Amino acid sequence: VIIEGIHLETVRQPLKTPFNTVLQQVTEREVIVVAVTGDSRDVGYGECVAFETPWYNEETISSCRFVLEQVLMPVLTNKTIEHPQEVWELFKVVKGNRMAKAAIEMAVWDLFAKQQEEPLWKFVGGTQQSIPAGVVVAADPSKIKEQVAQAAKAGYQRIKIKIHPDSEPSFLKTVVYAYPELQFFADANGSFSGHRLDRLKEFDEVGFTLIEQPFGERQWDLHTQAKKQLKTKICLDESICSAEDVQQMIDLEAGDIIVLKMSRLGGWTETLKVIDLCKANTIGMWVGGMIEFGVSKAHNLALASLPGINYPGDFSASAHFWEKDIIEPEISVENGKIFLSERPGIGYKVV
Ligand code: OSB
Ligand code: MG
Repeated sequence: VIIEGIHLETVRQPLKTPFNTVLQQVTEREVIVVAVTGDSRDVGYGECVAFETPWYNEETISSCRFVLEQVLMPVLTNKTIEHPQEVWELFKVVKGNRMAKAAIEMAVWDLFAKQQEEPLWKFVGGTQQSIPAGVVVAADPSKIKEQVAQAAKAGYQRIKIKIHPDSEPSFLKTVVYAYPELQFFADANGSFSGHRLDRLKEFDEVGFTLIEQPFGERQWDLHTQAKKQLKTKICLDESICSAEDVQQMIDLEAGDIIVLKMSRLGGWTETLKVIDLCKANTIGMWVGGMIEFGVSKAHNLALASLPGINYPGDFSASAHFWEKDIIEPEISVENGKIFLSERPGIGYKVV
């Protein structure tokens, strides 16, 4: 395939309700949709999900726009490639900037799947056509009960609650114990850094399936101690930016589970490598969200269909965050699941 055209389009929408983390309140979301064309009529789509400011990682939507336009698009335009994995090789001349790289690389995978007339989830080796839905509750403590009740009613099988050192473990325990049939995850986004492990241990009795990223992204030693001293599984998100980081986590026994995010890892190729590494070392895996639109979500759903993804991910319906998503049909949750289509590529029309 000759990569003939790469086009960027900015999408900006308010969230239906503000998303609160310890680091940032997100009320509006801007992403870049990448469209790649080859020597056929097919168009492959990717989505760049960096945030406006570097609160989640060091990339921003502006830094990504710059790197995409000035650096990565020129590297790829007019190149002939036999397989989407070659994009990662071509991009090796550029350091870091994994979210920018991922946005184009994902579009190329979609393009190749479309040219093979195969759904992306099958093209990458996926086997599960029905993906368990999960939602994130990122609200003030006063609204947690209400939002959990809504999520349970909507059929979500897994609920992730944002926590920080000032969260109240005894209160959270009453929430978790009210829904014995549901799985609850906790995500600290690194907020226990600077606090003693003792504070984290107080969350060990809440009944969470796992605690995500309690300490800072480079605080390997604290995560090693947490894994040793807590019975709740330790899961890493921000710490994991590459296969080397996964190897580091394994070597240091710093976690049991990782959150896969193709954007943070630089796209499909590196993510597939990470999955092999996790499988070989019995590390648990699930697919995380980035408050993204349907293009990114569609790629993530294909990712979640792969064998070995053994925990439910951040998969909420389009209508959870958005008045109107950028794909048709929109993503919907039925009986707690999202069903993947047989249409080629990401399987949704971009509107
Ligand atoms: O830490 O998992 C995170 C959203 C934006 C940035 C970081 C994170 C999140 C989420 C996922 O918690 C929300 C979603 O898209 O469902
Ligand atoms: Mg997280």
